[in-house]
Amino acid sequence: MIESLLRVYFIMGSNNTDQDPLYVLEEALKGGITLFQFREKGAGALTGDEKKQLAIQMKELCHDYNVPFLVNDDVELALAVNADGVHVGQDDENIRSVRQKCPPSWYIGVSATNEQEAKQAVEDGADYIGVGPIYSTNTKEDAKVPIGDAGLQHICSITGDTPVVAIGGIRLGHVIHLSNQGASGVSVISAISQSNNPRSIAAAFLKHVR
Ligand code: TZP
Ligand code: MG
Repeated sequence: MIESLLRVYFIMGSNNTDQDPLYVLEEALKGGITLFQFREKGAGALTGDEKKQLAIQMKELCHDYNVPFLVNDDVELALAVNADGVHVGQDDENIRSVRQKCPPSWYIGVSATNEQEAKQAVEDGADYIGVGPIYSTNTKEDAKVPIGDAGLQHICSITGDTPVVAIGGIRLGHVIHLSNQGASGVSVISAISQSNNPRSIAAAFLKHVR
């Protein structure tokens, strides 16, 4: 069931766009994104109450379109705004301890770059694994070395029933190929957040995912 939500998984924070992030998000929702993650980090990221207020507005927008709203890293914020889940990285809180704090219905995703991290995520009961970076990306300051299609394919072969979403440097032209490697969908920031027409690019992504 989470698998269908991973088809076009849009991630954004206020510093991933020059436009109004709420405008970009609503256009992406109109285009048909299937899941959203609020990822407010890096240079110029909002903090404190400003971050919380943006999270609340984004959550409400997502819910207007029946799209689940996830928060990156920040479990306290996710709980405070009644999100639908959280995504944690390898440097963040362990998923088992996150799970204990969160409602049972929540989606909990984990990032993985290699086989060992992916296996651990499966063992820890992640609902999905964000695998990457597949290609090189300028969006994440501390991104690891890209693992490429072969890396994705290998991880998909060892994750069993836990669905994988591909992330990192993904453009429209990659989508069919990535689906064929075993990914349930694609996770993108800049391809949508920096587009002049986030609605049409989101719709195009949706059309290309198997
Ligand atoms: N994790 C691995 S790569 C990445 C994250 C958050 C950034 C993806 O951004 P983009 O713009 O889609 O390459
Ligand atoms: Mg993190």
